[in-house]
Amino acid sequence: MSVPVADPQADTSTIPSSADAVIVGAGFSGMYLLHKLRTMGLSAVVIEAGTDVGGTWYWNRYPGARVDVESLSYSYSFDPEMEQSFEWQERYPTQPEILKYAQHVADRFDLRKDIVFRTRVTAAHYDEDNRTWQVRTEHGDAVSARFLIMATGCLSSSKHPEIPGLDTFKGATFHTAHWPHEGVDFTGLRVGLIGTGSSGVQSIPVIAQQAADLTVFQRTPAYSLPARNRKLRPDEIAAMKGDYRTYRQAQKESGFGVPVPPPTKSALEVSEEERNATYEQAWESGSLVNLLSAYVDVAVDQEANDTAKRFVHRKIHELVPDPQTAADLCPDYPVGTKRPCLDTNYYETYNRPNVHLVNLQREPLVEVTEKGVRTAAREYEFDAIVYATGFDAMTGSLTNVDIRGRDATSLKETWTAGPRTYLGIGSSGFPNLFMITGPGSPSVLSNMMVSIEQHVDWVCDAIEHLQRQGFATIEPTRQAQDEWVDHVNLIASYTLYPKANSWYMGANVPGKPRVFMPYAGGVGEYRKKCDQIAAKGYEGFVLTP
Ligand code: N01
Repeated sequence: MSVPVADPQADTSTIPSSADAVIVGAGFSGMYLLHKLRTMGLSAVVIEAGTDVGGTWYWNRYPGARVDVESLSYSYSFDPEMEQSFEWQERYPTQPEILKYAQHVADRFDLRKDIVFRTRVTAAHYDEDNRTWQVRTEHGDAVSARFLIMATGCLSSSKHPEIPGLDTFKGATFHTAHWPHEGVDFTGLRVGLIGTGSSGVQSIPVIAQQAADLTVFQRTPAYSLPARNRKLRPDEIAAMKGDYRTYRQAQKESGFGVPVPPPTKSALEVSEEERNATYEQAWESGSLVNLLSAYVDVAVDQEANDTAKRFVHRKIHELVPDPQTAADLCPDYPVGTKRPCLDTNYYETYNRPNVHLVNLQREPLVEVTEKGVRTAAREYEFDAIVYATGFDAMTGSLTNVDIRGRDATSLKETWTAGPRTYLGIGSSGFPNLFMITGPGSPSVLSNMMVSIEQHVDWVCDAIEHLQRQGFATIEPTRQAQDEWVDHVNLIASYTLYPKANSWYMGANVPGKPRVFMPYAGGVGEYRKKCDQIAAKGYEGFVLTP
């Protein structure tokens, strides 16, 4: 597995022995937190494993990596001047363009001087006597802080497949989430790729163009829509920039953090012609939200969802003439219950003579060998293997750190039956610990930039409240947390989400409890709840003097 090389532009700050806040992670959450806490007059240090800012966009450099939310929407709103001056090039920006944006923000606010790079936080223990967090790093450094803020991202703890023999392969191996900074040239190579989530769906068409031969091992097919990516037109940029505040407000009030007209009809009350025309529009629009929000019941009613499923299956059969390959590419779980993908030429790629699909449901994967991959049917020989096998999502990056709260209670042990948080922001027993877009918040079901800004603003307001009112700590009550977890589960139970073996449910990690982790009530509703709680003096939290 290759290791990222150092970025020359990154500073090499040293860790202070104490700060008001320790922020773990220099992605979009950590960067905004640092900026905001500084403007509040607090001292903060960010500790980051990578060699520069960007978080998920620093690590995920695989070919074809793009965001599936439009650039003018997937950007910070807190600085209107920056909003106006940054020039996005494409509708769905590439990883290099998003990383450039993150670096631009770091430069603009001189963030790197308070970020310690190349350093992983290993432990954070709460010292009850001094009411501080004692944070330790892999290099043996220690820093104490009043506040510990985990800005570690929902999809940052990458996952290798549980296949015997992973280390025996003699060729090159790559994981999409740790792609070499210098890129990989697959020209002339026989490549095997395991995994068909978003990372696989985006990288397969690009690798297929380069490799001599590409074999894709698919355990579960994805629902994918064509992105219809293109260069942004000056007129649409001008239109957005001319009225950005209205758009930003609409984002905050929307369901997914991407404003669309709310659906009014059931998929079952309209004619098949009307329904197909609506789905066709969504398919043509290149926007996932348009498909998921086409009718009021697509996400909650099996029969309604089946209409969308049939539509996508038909599209796959139109795009892939070989009937067996097309059938293998058709998912059987409800649309939207695993994270759908946005692609460029994904299905069409299977029409290339150098691309082969192996359906692991018919031909289970047995082991990785010296020469390649063995399934129940045969051995496939490769020069390189790409693992697009995803993440220990939402909880992995939190439980990988040895976090211990009051009475040395371990966060990991407390969460053995599933994450327990209040609002996805705090957890009972862990005073002054905040999570940005943690489990129990809309996070991965939304435009992450909208959810990140909302959490950072809320957390910073809470800290300011403590400062102003002379409180030392804030911590959710057990009762408020239990009620919130019940509420998150209840909302999920109204939807079809629990019907799929998704990473939302922890189903991709053997032994992980099956719990629907994000909050499915929508970002607008969620924001209202958070604001009401704050307005009531942080109801459900204990504030101690
Ligand atoms: O990971 P995934 P990802 N044997 O978990 C398969 C975001 N993202 O990195 O479904 C065989 O979705 C696994 O199979 P199964 C986005 O939120 C966004 O692709 O578990 N196969 C699956 O097919 C996304 O959802 C963007 O049965 C194995 C694949 O590997 C999330 O990140 C781009 C296996 C993993 O898919 C994660 O996406 C990229 C095994 N042992 C990512 N283990 C955009 O913005 C796993 N698999 C566009």
